[in-house]
Amino acid sequence: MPSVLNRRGLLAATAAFTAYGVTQAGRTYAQEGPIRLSAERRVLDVNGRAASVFGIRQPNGTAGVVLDPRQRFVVALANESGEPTIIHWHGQTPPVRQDGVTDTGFETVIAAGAAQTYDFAPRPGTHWMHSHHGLQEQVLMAAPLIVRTAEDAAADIQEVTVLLHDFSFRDPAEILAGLTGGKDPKAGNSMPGMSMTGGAPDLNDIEYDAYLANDRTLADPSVVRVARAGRVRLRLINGATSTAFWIDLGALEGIVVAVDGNPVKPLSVKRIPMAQAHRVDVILTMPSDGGAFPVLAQREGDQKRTGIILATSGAAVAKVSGDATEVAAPVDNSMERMLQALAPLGKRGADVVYKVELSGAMMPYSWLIDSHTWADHKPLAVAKGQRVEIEISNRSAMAHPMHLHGHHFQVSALNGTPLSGAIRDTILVPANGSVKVAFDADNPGRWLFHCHNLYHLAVGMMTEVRYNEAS
Ligand SMILES: [Cu+2]
Repeated sequence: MPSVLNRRGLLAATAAFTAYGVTQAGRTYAQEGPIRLSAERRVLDVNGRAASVFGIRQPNGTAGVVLDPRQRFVVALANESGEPTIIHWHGQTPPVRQDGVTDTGFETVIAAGAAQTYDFAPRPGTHWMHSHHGLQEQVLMAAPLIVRTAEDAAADIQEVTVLLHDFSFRDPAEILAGLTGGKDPKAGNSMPGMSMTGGAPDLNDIEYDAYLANDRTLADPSVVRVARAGRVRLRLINGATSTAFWIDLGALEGIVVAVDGNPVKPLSVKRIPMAQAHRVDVILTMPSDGGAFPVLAQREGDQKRTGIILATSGAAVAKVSGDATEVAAPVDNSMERMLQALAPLGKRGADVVYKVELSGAMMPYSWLIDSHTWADHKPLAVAKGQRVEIEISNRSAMAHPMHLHGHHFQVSALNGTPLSGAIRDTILVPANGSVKVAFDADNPGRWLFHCHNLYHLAVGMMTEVRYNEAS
């Protein structure tokens, strides 16, 4: 029997079992029928109050998808959300027609009640899926998309996925209107656009009602049982729309082994900055005498935090406050500077170099790429086979997590200092700073390149990298 058949629990939950051959790496593996996903409405309790949110779940309730090594991404996505949607497979590099976006004309929205199928060779690592339609991502239309490697499967390591969110009881359209209407969207008495002074960056466009880790707040956190002296692979995903976090490992020391699904040279850490859409894989070793170990995510520029608790059997789990004692610093590229790709891009000169400038401000609320919004954007034209470099300068007082679809790039300079950095699909461009990235144009199409702050995206902070098969 082929070895990649089993994803526990799926067969029981799948009415029709259809085996068919999948050829990959020169061998044929049998694989059950498509994984069935539903984009749907659900009710979530947030600090004792019911909220109607979205979810992307399998029939057995599992959020998102975990693929075993060599398993293809074969998904039947049913839209049961009651409104049109499109789901982007963030971190995957599928053919352009399966990217899960409508802006480039290859796909249309999935109407309410309709379905769409996907079939491509997945990229290993910690990734995620989220709506690329309107502001649905703010209403938790997001889920993990984990592609395990053979090494993951062979390792004696417990895998724990943590999906972070920022949450508001308000309608996101109302939040956006508050931003673009020129009113101060923040609670309290701060002056519009004057939330920080003295050249410090602008942080946090929006006040939220809660921050979630796997849908829960620290009032009732997820407690994951771990073994004494056992190892844990944390798969951290910042699925928040507008919030960058500092991950605090507390008493534990972690070893970062991958970012955005791409292996890096192991790096010891205690705190980890995560911009929107970033993923970080961290290996933890539990103390042999056991205990309860919070893994916390604190919002930059704020005391608010969320998190999960890792606890060995019998350990007392103390309550952890949702407020840290200190305000967290702005999320920055301090860790980025130390990351090195385990498999860097081959050495090669750039065939084309684009300089891209980010600008904009809170008042009026406007965020631009090369002085344009998506409505009149100028595509970054490249040709298939080229080594492409993009130098991104940020002329604004706010950091922007820039995400390129369909590719992963290597970080090749931070604020002008060259490095052989991590391979990623999303990079934080600091306020008044710069970043250079490089990638090989190996996946023809039209690929969105945008800020992953949902509200910046909503006002048009997006362009595209564009090339065709023949170029
Ligand atoms: Cu932005």
